[in-house]
Amino acid sequence: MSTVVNTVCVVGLGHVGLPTAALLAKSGLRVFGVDLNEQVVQGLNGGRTHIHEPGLPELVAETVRQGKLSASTKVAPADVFIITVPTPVNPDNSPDHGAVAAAARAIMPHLRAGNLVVLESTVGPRTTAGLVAPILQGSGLRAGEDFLLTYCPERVLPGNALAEMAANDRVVGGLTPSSAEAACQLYKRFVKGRLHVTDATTAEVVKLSENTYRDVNIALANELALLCQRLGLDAWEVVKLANYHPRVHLLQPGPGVGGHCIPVDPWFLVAVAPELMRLVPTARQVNHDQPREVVRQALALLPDPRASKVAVLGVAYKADVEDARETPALDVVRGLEDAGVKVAVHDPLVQDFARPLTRSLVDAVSGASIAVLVTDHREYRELDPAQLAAVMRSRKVLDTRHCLDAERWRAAGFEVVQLGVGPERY
Ligand code: SAJ
Repeated sequence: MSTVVNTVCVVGLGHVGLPTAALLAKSGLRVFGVDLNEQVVQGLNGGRTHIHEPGLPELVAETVRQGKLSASTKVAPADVFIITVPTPVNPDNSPDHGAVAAAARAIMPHLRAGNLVVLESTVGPRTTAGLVAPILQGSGLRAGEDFLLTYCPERVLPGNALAEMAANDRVVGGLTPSSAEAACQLYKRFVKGRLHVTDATTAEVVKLSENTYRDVNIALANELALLCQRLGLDAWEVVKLANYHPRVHLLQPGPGVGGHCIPVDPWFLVAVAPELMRLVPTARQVNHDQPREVVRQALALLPDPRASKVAVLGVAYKADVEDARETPALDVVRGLEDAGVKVAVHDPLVQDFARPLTRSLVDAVSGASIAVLVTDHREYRELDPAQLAAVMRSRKVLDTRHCLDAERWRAAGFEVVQLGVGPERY
């Protein structure tokens, strides 16, 4: 099995594929990026990136200028193929592996003996062996023998992708041991973390377990927040103090769980055996319902919702990113609109949202009875409340992230309500 690698084809140039392609190009390989989106391809060939990650624009510009990285809409022959395409869920929460299957079909005609194919997209158990391998074997080559096939999930935290891609340990799940070994040789080119070798299906379930753990943990934090509010306690203090236990790591309450991973990935496990997975859907429901609790608390602060304006501060799914996919902010906005509230929406980073974004923060809060902080962007954490006090109809803020300096806001004349902090008033 030839494991000489000079060229890599990365299929899917999103939040994972593009940093991966750039890091492999930086390691000295010739990398061909593939994406269906012509604009992404043209931008990349011009040395520009559509993904805003620290260090990525510079790395892309440098590797494109060096001729190490280029892009196309079409797959071409290479020594290694990496699949980094989206894997959403269908409306019934079943996994949608359509993009993965399409990528495998696009690779198959170009597959040669000795090639390595790596699937990085988050997928349901047995997708590598049961979906990708058969499609690639349409080439007449045998998976794990004539060509190598490995599942190697990413763990990057959007907003710090390049650093995490190099630093984090990775799980390398080979269809065969030689497949895992070849993938380890590839990732050693830029991964400083340890590479943990296992089989492909174990690696698929590891990835899903990581994100499902996070979702269940957040659901517990969110339930504790509602309980503490009822008890007149501060849930954030409860979490902080509980985490001083050497074996407790409670996550933070919030307005809900967004992003294209945490709300989605748990369903890939549930789909395998819904009758077994009873905790996971319950946790999903708790997190899914959290925006409704935010709306309830906001409405309780409005004497006359139908005659009120509310400013929603932040629609990105988490702090300091420009990504609003699956954001809980949309459910908050919809709930307020359903109650007849006039809603202004502001976010300093997001460009694309399901509602018009008010670009000026002062305009968004002008005449508002409440400001509801949904995303703890740095800009909001550092806000001078006096700037808003001057233009708001009433000075009330609902902080769903416990990220504002309550004393400073109260000194500016604000009534400060924090999600998870009693006394229960609603
Ligand atoms: N959230 C909370 N409370 C918390 C942490 C997060 O409410 O204590 C919310 C966030 O506000 C956000 C959502 O959960 O709406 C998801 O945020 P996240 O910080 O979990 O991050 P993601 O989705 O950007 O990245 C996760 C990470 N997975 C884990 O930490 C186990 C990342 O390492 C994965 O690579 C990524 O999913 C992925 O792509 O799978």
